[in-house]
Amino acid sequence: MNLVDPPPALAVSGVLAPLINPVFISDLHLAVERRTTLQRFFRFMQVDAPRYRELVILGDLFEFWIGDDAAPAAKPVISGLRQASASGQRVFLMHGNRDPLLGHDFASAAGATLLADPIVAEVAGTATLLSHGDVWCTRDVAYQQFRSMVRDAEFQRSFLAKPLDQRIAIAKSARMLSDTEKSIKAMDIMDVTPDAIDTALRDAGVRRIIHGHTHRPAMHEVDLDGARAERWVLPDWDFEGAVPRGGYLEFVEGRPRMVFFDD
Ligand code: LP5
Ligand code: MN
Repeated sequence: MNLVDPPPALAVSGVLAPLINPVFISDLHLAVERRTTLQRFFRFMQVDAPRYRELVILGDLFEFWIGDDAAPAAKPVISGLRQASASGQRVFLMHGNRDPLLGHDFASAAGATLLADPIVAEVAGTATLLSHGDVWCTRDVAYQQFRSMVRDAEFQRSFLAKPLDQRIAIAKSARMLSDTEKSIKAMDIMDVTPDAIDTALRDAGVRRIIHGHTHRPAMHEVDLDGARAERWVLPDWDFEGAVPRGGYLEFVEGRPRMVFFDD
């Protein structure tokens, strides 16, 4: 980040023109060490993504991100996105809890637009609330405190001004602490809070949500004040283990359809 660019928290757009034929992905957790997942992403960008008019990434594209100036390893990913945007596809990027520091430089190199979280958009004809989803995990109080800190513009400015080795050390400590704490947290507090979802749907005046983060891919039905609403949760990607997984959400005749990779 240079001194004239806004910190990532202030570099987002709060308006989104209607999405006509989008594909949604999230939680890829790309990293140099996650070679097979990285390869699957490149194949997705070559083979699958070009079928859609808009590519929407709802957070955690990267395993972790400590600033756009630390990005040389991400160059091939930027090129992949750039190819899509240069060919006329609209590319949107939302921050996740692993990459809230994706900034203006990354977005402009990729030809992508950073989106506010949450944001309402018309998606294949239906008003829809889009989010990474972590904001609705309200029972995870320790996490929400951490979230407020890393999403704060002043915190981001001072963190990004630190030397690279210090940022790497802090991010590694945060990852370790997070893994230790997660191992003792109850599963349900790491899911979205139903009341938070109801409130978000009501406030936005919509009946459909799409989000990632929880790694519980499915269409979850919501009973909202006696009427039906839908919460679509995107799959995370992991091609490193014995049982590879990943996928995306597309729209067929206006209806969402989850696609899981079978290769
Ligand atoms: O990431 P995931 O899915 O495994 O777990 C999340 C929550 N954890 C996090 C933390 C991230 O993994 C850390 C990665 C950050 C990289 C970006 C760098 C940005 C700057 C870093 C500045 C410190 O998001 C986890 C949730 C879980 O999702 C489910 O929702 O439970 O939340 C936690 O575990 C948070 C802990 O409860 C509190 C963590 C405190 C970390 C404090 C960091 C201070 C570091 C100081 C070190 C000197
Ligand atoms: Mn996440």
